[in-house]
Amino acid sequence: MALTNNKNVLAWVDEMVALTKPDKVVWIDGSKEQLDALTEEVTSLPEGNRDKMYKLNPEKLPGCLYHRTLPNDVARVEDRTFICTKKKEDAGPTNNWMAPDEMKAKLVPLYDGVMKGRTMYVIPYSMGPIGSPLAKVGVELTDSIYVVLNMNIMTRMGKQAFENLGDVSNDFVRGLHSKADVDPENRYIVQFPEENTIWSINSAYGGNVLLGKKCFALRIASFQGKNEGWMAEHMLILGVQKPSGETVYITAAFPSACGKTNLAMLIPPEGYQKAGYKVFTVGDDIAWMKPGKDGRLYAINPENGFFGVAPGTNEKSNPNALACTKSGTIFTNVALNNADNTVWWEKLDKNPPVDATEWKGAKVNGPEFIAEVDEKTGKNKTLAHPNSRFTAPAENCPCISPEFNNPAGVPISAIIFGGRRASTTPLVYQSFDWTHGTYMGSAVSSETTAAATGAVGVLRHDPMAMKPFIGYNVGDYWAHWLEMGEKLGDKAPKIFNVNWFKTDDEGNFLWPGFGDNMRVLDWIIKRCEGTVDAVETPIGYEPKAEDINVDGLVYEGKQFTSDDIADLLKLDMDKWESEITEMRRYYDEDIKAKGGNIPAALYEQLDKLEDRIKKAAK
Ligand code: OXD
Ligand code: MN
Repeated sequence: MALTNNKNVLAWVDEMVALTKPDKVVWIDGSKEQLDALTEEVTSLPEGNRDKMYKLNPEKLPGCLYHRTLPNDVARVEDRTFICTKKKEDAGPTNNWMAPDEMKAKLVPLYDGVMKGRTMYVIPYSMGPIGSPLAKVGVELTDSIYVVLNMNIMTRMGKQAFENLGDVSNDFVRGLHSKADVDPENRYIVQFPEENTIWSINSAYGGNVLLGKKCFALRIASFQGKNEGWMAEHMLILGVQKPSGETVYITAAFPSACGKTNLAMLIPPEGYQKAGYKVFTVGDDIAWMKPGKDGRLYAINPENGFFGVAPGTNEKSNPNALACTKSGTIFTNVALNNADNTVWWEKLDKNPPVDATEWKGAKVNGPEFIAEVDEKTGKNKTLAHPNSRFTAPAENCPCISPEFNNPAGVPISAIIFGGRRASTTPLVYQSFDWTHGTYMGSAVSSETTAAATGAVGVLRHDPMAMKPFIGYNVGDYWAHWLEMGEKLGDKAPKIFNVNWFKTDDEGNFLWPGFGDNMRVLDWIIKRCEGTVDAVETPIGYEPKAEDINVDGLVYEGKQFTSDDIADLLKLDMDKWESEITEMRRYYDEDIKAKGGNIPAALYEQLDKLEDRIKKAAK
C-alpha cells in the first residue's frame, strides 16, 4: 500500500513501474516485522544465488548479516559515473558528462522490463534527522533486498520520512536502482542534478546502489547547496569536549584511505583523558552545513550509519569502529570464519581463521591462503577484499555524539583539509583567512602508495576531497565556497590543513597519528579560541613547536620532543616552489583549459603564495 498521498511521489513511482514492469510493488514502511520478513526471505535463498545473504553467529554478532558481491562489482566506479546536466559546461572538467536526453535514450532500454519477475521496493528515507530544517527526503526504488536492509542502517528509512515532505511538495530526490544483470559493460551511476534524479543500473555493490550516500548526499546535494545557500561536503564531523564541559565541533575533509573514520572516532591520549577531554563522533563521511540564525555555520551528518572499510580496522587502530560492528551490521566481501560463523579481515588480528571462506566464496585454509602469492600481482592473497565493508548503525558507536540527532546540527569552529603527503606539507598550518583556506582546499592532493598499482608517490589532485563527488562545475563549486565565506564573515570557521603522513628518507612515518592527532586538534581549538600564538610563514600560520603538547608521547620507543615537532613543521622552499608550479599547471591545464571557471580570487591566492615562497626561497 502506498505510504503517502504526495501526488508527485505517486506519479513518479507509477512512471517507473510502467518502465521497469515489476511483478509486485512493496512500500517499505520501516517496521521491524517487514524488515524481519525480508531478512528471512533473502537468507533463505538457495546457495549460489547471487542475492543471497547469510545470518552470522547470533551470540557473537547478533542481528548481523553477510553478503558477497560479484568479483567485478566491488567498488565505486568513477569511470561509469555521470553528471547529466543540459549544458556540458555545467558538469565541468572533473565529471563525465552526457546530455540528459542522450543518457535516458541509452538507459531506458536497459530499464525497460528489467524488474519482470521481481519485486520493486519503494524506500522512503530522510537524509538528516526527521524534522530537521537541514534534512532532505529521498525515495529509492530498487529490486534488491540487500539495498533495503543497508538503507535501513545508513538512513532514517520508512514512512516517517514522508512526514517532512507532506502531500504537495516536489522536493524529493528520485532514485531508481536495478541490479539488472550486474553487467559491468552496462553499469551506469547517473546523476541528473537539474531533475533531482539518480539512475543506477547493473551494480549491486554499496557505494553504487545506496543512493542516499554519494549520489544524493554529495553529488545531488552539492548542486542543491549551491542553489540554496548551503554546503554538502565529504567531511567527518567530531566534537571535542573540553574539561570545562564545553564542546568544540570540527569538520575534516580527507581523500579516501587517509583516516577519516579513525579521526572521527579518536580516543585521546591518556593525559588528555585524565584532564577530562573526550571526543564525540557526529559523522565519519558527509557533512551538510548551513548558516544558522546566529550567523555561525551549523552541520548535520545526513547519514544514520557508517559504511566503513573493514581491512585495517582493529582494537588498536579504531576500537570504536570495531565496537560499531558487533550487532545489527551487514558485512560485504569480508572473509568468513567457518569455525564459529563470524567474520575476519586483514589486520583484524594476527590470527586468520584456519577454516575460512575467502571473499569470493572459496573454502580455504586461511593462514596458508594468505601466505600464497598471487602470480599476476605478486602480492600476498587476502581473505577479505581490500574494499570489503561493514554497514553499521551509528547508534552502536560508543562515542556517538549526544547531538547526533539534533535537528539544528552543531556549530562548526574549524574546518580541516588533509591528504597523504610524504613531504612538503607540514603537520599542521592555518590559513590566513577564508579565501586562502578555500585555495588550500582546492589544492588538496594525496600521494599514491605502494599498496596501489601504478607509480608510487604520484600526486593526485582531489580538491576538498570532493573530486568524485562535486555534482557540478568545480570552478563554480569553488566560487560557492567563496560566497559562503562572504556570507559567514567573521563567524566563519577557521580553516586548517593537516598531514599525518610525513616520512623520513626511509619511508618511516614521523608522526604516530591515531589518538595522538588529539594534540594537533588541541592546537587547532586554541587557535579558534585565540588562546595560542602562531608563526606567520609563507604558506600560512604554523604552531610554535613548543605549543604542540608532547607530554607522555612515546613513539617508536622514544620520548617525542619539540625538536621532533619542529621537524614536522619545517618548510622546504624548493619543494614549495615545485608545489606552486604543479598547482598552476593543475589550475591552467586540468581545470581552466577544460572549462572550469576558476574564480579570480583563487588565482590571486596562487600568485600571492608564489610571491611569498619566492621571497622566502631567496
Ligand atoms: C568513499 C566512501 O569511497 O566513503 O569515499 O566509501
Ligand atoms: Mn567517503
